[in-house]
Parts: sequence; C-alpha cells; structure tokens
Amino acid sequence: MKDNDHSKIEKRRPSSVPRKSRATTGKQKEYDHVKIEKKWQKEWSKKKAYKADDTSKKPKQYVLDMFPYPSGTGLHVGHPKGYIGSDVYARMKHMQGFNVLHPMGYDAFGLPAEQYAIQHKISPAKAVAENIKTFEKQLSIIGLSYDWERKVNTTDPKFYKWTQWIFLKLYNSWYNLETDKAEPIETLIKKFANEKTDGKDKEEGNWNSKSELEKQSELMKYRLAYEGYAEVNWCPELGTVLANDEVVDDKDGKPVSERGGFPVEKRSMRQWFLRITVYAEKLLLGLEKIDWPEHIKEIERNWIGRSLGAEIGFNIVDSRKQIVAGKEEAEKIRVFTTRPDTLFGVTYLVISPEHALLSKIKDQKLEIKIENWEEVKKYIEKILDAPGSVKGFDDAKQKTGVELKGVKAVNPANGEEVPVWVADYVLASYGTGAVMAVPAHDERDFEFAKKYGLPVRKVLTSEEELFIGYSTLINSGKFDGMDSETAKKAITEFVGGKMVTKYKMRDAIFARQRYWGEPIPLFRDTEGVIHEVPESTLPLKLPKVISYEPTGMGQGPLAKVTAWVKKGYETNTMPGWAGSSWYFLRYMDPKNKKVFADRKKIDYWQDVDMYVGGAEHATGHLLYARFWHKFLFDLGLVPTDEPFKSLRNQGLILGGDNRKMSKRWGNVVNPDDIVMTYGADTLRVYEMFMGPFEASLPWSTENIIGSRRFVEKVWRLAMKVSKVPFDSTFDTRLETLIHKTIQKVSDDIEHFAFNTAISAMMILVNEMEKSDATAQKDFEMFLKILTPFAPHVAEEIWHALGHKTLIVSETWPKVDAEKMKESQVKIVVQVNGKVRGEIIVALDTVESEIVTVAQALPAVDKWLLGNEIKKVVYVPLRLVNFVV
Ligand code: ANZ
Repeated sequence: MKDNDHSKIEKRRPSSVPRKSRATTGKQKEYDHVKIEKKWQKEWSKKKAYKADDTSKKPKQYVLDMFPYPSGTGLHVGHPKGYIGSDVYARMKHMQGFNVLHPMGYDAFGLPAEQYAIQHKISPAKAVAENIKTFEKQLSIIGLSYDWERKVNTTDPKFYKWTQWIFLKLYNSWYNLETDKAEPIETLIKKFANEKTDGKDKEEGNWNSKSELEKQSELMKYRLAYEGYAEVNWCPELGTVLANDEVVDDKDGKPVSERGGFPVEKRSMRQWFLRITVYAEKLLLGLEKIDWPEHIKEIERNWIGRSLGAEIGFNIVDSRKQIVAGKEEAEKIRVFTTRPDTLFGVTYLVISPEHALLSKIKDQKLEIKIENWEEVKKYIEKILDAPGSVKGFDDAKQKTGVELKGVKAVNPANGEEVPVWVADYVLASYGTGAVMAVPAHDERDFEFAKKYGLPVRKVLTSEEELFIGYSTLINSGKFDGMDSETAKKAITEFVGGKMVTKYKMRDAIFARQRYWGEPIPLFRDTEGVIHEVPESTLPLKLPKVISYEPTGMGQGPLAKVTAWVKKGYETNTMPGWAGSSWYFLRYMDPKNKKVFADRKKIDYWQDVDMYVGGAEHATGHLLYARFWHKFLFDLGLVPTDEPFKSLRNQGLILGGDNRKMSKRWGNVVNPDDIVMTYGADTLRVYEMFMGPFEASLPWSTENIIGSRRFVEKVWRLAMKVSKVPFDSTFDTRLETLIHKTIQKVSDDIEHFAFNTAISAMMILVNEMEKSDATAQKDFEMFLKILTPFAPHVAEEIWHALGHKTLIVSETWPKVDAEKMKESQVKIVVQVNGKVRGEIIVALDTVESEIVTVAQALPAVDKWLLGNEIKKVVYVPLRLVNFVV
C-alpha cells in the first residue's frame, strides 16, 4: 500500500468532523474541539488544577508514567497510550478525593541523544533541550493532568548531583550478611581493624599495617559499587563496547555488530559494577507483595534465577599437594548440582574452560599431569578467544570438549573413578563452574556423552533412555527404592556435601565508555588510590568536549580531556539506567538543593501507587529501581522497601499494517495531526476504546471516527438536556442505568479496563438520546464519569450548563445502591404470539393489573376487538400473550 495512514489523515476529513456549516442546527452551538481544548488547557494550567500538595490531609495517590526518552523524532500515536491510561486513572483518583501526584519528566542520558548529536554536530545537551521542547508541545495538547512544576530531567546537573550522591552511598556501603542489609563501609573497616586484636588475620598482616592500596583492593571486594574487570564485546571499528543484544552472527556464524556488521571480539575491560547480586533474595521475595502483572514477575524471577542445589566435592586422584589444617589433602573439584539424587549416575565431570584447576595445573601448583596438555591448551584458547562464545546457557549450540587425559576424580558416593573433561557447555560464572555429568538424566550431558562415546548409567526408574524427571532410585546402593526428593537430601548428607542456593543473576556493569552520561564522582591520585569527589562539591559536571565520538581505544571521550585526566577523574560515565533508578523519588521534592528529597515529603508520598509503562523494562529499569530502593531503605533513607506498589503495562499501538510503528516502515501516525483533525478528546477516547489496555492493536483512522461520533453525541445531548427542567422527574429505568454505569465505569477504571468503561457509557448515551426526559442533574453525573476520558468537552459542557467550578476537580458521583436496583420492567405484549406492543410497569405490579394494562394498549386492543380471548399466557416480568 503506497498510501500510508499518515498521508490519509492529512488529506481526508472525516464526514463527522464538523465544518462551520455542519453539526449545528438552529441555535445549537458548534462543537469546535480546537477552540475548546486550547481554552481549557490554558484554564487548568492557570488555575493549577493538577498541583499536588505535599502537606495535604487527603489520602495520597502517586500515579506515575515511565518517563520518556526524548528522541529526535518526537511522539507517534503509540506513545501516549500509556500516558492516557494513567491519566484517566489519575483523574478519577483526583475526583475521588485523593491528593494525586502525577508528574512527568525526561530520561535523557544515553546513546540515542549522543548519536543524534554526533550526526547533527551539536552538543547532546542542546539536542536534548530541543527534543524536550518538541515532546512537551506534543504532550501538552493531549490534555494530560501533569503537575508540570515537578518536571525532572536526568541530564540536569541539579538532578544528577543526586544520582552521583547515591552512587557514592553505594560505593561507601557493603552488605552485611549477619544483619542482612547494606551498611556504611565504616562498619566493615571497624570489623577488619578489630580482627587484628584477636590475631585471626596474622598471616595476611593486620589491617592497620596494610597500605592504602591494599586496603582499597580488600574493600573493593565488598563495596556495593566496585571496580573490576569484565569480558566485554569490543568492536574495534566502532571503537566501542557493545551489549550482547547488539551483537549478531554473520553468515559464517562469526559475531559482528548489529549496526554496520563489523567484527566483534572479546576483551577484558576495566569497569564499574553494582553488586546487585547481594539483593537477589530480597528482590525475589519482594515480588510476592506487589501488585504487578504475573508475567512481569515471572520474567524477573527467571532473570534472578534462584536455584536450590548441593555442592559436592570430588577428590582428584593423586593430587595430594594441598595442606588443609596441617594435613595433606587431595585437590577437589566442587560441583553444583540441583540433582544430588542422581549422584550414582555420574559417568564423568566437566569443568569450564576458565576453571581455576586449569591455571593451577598450568602454573604447576599441583602434582597432576595432563597427558594431552597441548591439546587442552589449544582448546581452551580457542574457546576463550571466541567472542560471544560463553554468552549464557545456549542449549541449542553444538557442544564441544576435550578430555583431560590422565586426570581422574572420585565419586564420593561409590568411590568410582571418573574422567574429567573441559567443555564449552559449562559456564565459569555459574555455580562452581564445574558439573557432575549424569547423561541418563540430563539433556546436555546426554547429548555430550552420545557425541563423545561416554557411558550412560540410569539411576532412576523409567522406560526412557533419557529421563529428566523425578522417580525412584535404582543402581544407587543403599538408596535404591528411595524417591528422588528424599534422596536429594540423604545423598548430599551421605557424601558430606552442603545444600546451597545459587542465582543466575550477575552483578550489573555500571559504566559506559561514552560521553553522554553522569560522570562517576571519583578520582585516582598518582599512587592509584581512589578518592571520592567531596559531597559538598557535587555535582561533578560533565566537561565540554570537542567531539562526542569514543576514542577508539576502548575509552570514552573524557579520556581525551586533558584537564579531566590530569585531575585523575574517572573517564567512564554511568550507564543509561542510573537516573531512572531513583527519579520517582525526586518528583516528591524536585527542587530541593539540600537533599535528594525532603524526608517529610518522602514520608507523605511514600511510594508509587500506580506505575504505568512498557513491559520491556522487566529486567532492566524495574529491577534496578527496585534494587536502589531496597538499598536506600537499608540506609533508612526511604520508608518502604518496594518502590512501585502496582504496575500496569500498556500494549503497543501498531501501524495500520500490523507492524510496529516506526519511521522505517513509513507507518507512523503523528498525534498532532489526530488532535488537530479530531481533537484530543477523540484521540483519548479512541486509544482507550481500541481494546484491552495491555493488548497490542493496530491503529485505524477509519475507526477513530466512531469515537468522534460518540463525543459529538454527548455534545448534542447536552444541548437537549439543558432544555429539560433541572429537577424534573423522568424515566426511572434510565436512572437505574445511570447508577449502574457509574458503578461499572468506576470499577473498570480501577482495573484499567478502559474499553469496557467506554462501551458502558456509549450504551448509556444511546439510552439518554432516546429519552426525552433526561434531567440535567443526572446528565451531569454521566458528565463527571466521562471527564477522565474526555476532559475538555466535559469541561465545556459543564460550564455551558451554568457551573463556575472546574469539572476536573469535581467530586466523583456516588452510586446509589437503591437506585441501581431495577424498579421497573419492560413487558412485551403479544397477540397470538406476535409482538404488538410493550408496557413498562413497576416491579411489584400484580399479574391481574399487568394483564389489564396490556389489554388496554391501543395497539393491542385493535387485535383483540371482536375476538374472544381464549387464553392469557403470562411469563412473569417478561411477557403477556393473548390467544384469540
Ligand atoms: C547433575 C545433574 C543431573 C544436573 C541431572 C541436572 C540434572 P539450574 O537448575 O539452572 O540451576 N550446571 C551447574 N553448574 C553449571 C554451569 N556452571 N554451567 C552449566 N551447567 C551447570 O541448573 C543446575 C544444573 O545445571 C546442575 O545440576 C548441573 O547439572 C548444571 F539429572 O548436576 B546438574
């Protein structure tokens, strides 16, 4: 299709869009959305209708959107979907009497702004400022109820001062396993300093006699922000490090950069890390008490990857060289297994290519001889040099390995000697980096054993050759007949192993070799000792540079700034997720110069009640923000240990062609055009009416007309209603429907079921349209529940009906349970089975009276006249049939 939706909008005007001549009959006022929307946006802003109050006596409600990255291309119609959803929710809460905090801001550090700046040869700061302007203009015309005075921008030094401050807190903290929380590093230093008094640490020398550098490297093992080395994907051509998902395989299976297709290699690089792993258990447990979509929780659980298993030691034959407690002991290979019940089925061991045993052998620290050392060495080198090779558990990959000839390990369960292999399917960084292979009951071991002709021994009852489930033990000595679950513990105890918990999650790299990020507030003196930038001098501002490109040497542009390097400042900057890990706290007190947020204000706002954003942030932002929050909680700086009580994810709005909306596909629809042609209220109603909030659905400019018609119908109805005396009595059936609709809309908004709330209102509007007696006071109740969705038109009508206050701050209508009960019913009247009319009667009307009234209907009477009624069939509260 040549013509995309975008061009359609510009060329066409929907039939239901009013022109000057349309939609006005007689004295009826025209629905001019442009004028109305501008007028009320201005008025709300002037009256500070959405200002949140930090000292209110009302209950608080903090409704937050994941703040956007202000890219150069601006918003498309998909972006506001989440914002509109949270806005509807926030507006209802506001009308229900809550003191609502509903802020907006910008997450603006990171690669896109940097790329944009490089391309357009302007500073990222300038690019960001321009982009923010565009965004703000686009957001403002949608009529979102933000308290704009609380705006934050992560790249503003006044903001990142506090990001740096929190970083220093992390740097200056350690995780005390005894108290099970983070504590200032001083408590650890004190501990170390005291240890010398009881002489424990004699061999290593006491703490106080250590040099600054020695102390530094010791403390670095505990700090929650620490310096270390990590294998990274290095792309020489781009001069930069790439994330795993930025690396793809070329046609020969060689790793290349996704952008440009340049070769990628592995390189060990100095990095800063955050020790998120110490919070693994708390991050898991916390999920149990928050109201988040189950699938997001599950993604986090899998990412954390908790695994309960056993650590079991296998002695290496003829390897006595270790002295433990004065006795010579064999070198051990410790394995981590989740299935100690299969220990009798081990036919070989596997260690990872990076396993410490290999370097010990290489450095001749052990008496072990490997007969084929050259072959092994070559294999290890090949594996370790292959970039992206050990990315993770990649079960689909061909497994390779080499036997360490001459090396045997002893199975502690039965004394059997088994061969030891080094293979690429065992990860160095998980468990102990060594595996006991049980090919009969593990898929990977099975595949490997088949490939290299290793024995397979069954130890669990089953028909299959490969059985990975649980069952009864066989070939397991005295444990035969025991069930797997019991055997796990029994066998672990029998061989002196210990039950342990492992996590797949790794510490988070907290550094980029790029320019556009928060400077890390540390510097190194000429001796190599790291110092903090004093708190009182924060923020440490990003220096000006001439070019924003990386150096090409694996260092960021800051490494080229002589004055910066001279002062010993860190040349890495923080990653894109630093500011977003705590920004929600800053909204509570965005202008504070003394603290990241005043404690009294934090105590009032507590945490985010409702957080709305994309599901793609499950393992990134959401996990990091929870981690920082738990850390701040440990330090006593925030009152809650979870930042986001409830979370809702909006689905995407796809292009009309069912593809992701993107410039690349030419299917982008700009919200500005939609607002101009149809109005913000129509856009809001349409996006909420499209389907379930969390579903991804295609945009349709055809369908938006339906939403526009609904808004117009309300407009016309208002004109009609205003002619009915304010307190007139009317159709009680309609009254019942109004109360039922209020109930439904309230419940639906509460549960983010916006589409069904709108259809309920559509039904009500149709009924009101049919009736000639909708009283103004009842219509106004409807108008109030429409307000969260279509605030501008509601406000205009509200004022046209004579009100002086703002409807957006009116009280949410209360449902009258009595009125919700049906008090009248409609009864169909038939003659000989043919419908001839209907009557409406009170619920408690007796049968004889109903028959009398039915019979008297002129349309019925006509058919009865001159005939003898043979029978009257009455179906209670539904039907009367006269048989003649
Ligand atoms: C023997 C065994 C027998 C295993 C059996 C499984 C089934 P999860 O559940 O993901 O934690 N393993 C341990 N460390 C490994 C490493 N560094 N690289 C690759 N694989 C590793 O997986 C734990 C299981 O994965 C462990 O239990 C071990 O294989 C393997 F019938 O031990 B098992």
